[in-house]
Amino acid sequence: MTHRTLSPGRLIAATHNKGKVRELKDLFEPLGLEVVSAIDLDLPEPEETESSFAGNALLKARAAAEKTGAPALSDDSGLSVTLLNGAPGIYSARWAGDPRDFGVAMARVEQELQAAGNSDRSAKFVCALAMVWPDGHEEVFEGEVHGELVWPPRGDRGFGYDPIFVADGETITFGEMDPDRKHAMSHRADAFRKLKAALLP
Ligand code: ITT
Repeated sequence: MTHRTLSPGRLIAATHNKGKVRELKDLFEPLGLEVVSAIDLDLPEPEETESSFAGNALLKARAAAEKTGAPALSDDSGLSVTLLNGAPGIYSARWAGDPRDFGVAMARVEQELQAAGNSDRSAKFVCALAMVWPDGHEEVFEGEVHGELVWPPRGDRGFGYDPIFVADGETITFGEMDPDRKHAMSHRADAFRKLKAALLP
């Protein structure tokens, strides 16, 4: 596949998740991109009808690129728990209910782990970053970080499932970790490294 160079300028972050917007700004603004979010632009939130992280990421970026006429970046991500056969996976946000409550979602993960025998607490975060240009060119990059789940939740930094996730080799949760440190090892950072290698000159 021929990659396309990402030029400095406006980049739409096709997400309504404030935690992701913050992290995507931290990653992309140092590249000279002006990150404007779907929240700032009040863009509609497309329904996530695909069955993979990459599929849902592409669907969100396509919708934003079409609406704005600017290059759009989206992130579809989630927590995949080994003993739960990959759940909540692409349903990670949906496990938090409406309105979202990640206290509820984390408690459900713990409850299901216990119900499954609690014999394996390993999990991974997965992230698919999709870049879609207004002329229809599109690329997607996937990243992962492996770790263990802890209970009870610890830390109020980060977002989502961060307070129950300890990356391999670490002792503190992503919820307790300095954001710069999380950005050096997260699933989003892993996908971002691949994107950067492919799309930057
Ligand atoms: P958009 O679709 O608008 O981007 P969303 O929150 O609905 O926002 P997803 O469908 O990709 O996004 O859901 C992913 C969920 O997985 C997200 O809500 C988080 O709770 C969780 N998640 C993803 N990355 C995470 C991270 O770095 N730390 C903790 N939880 C994370």
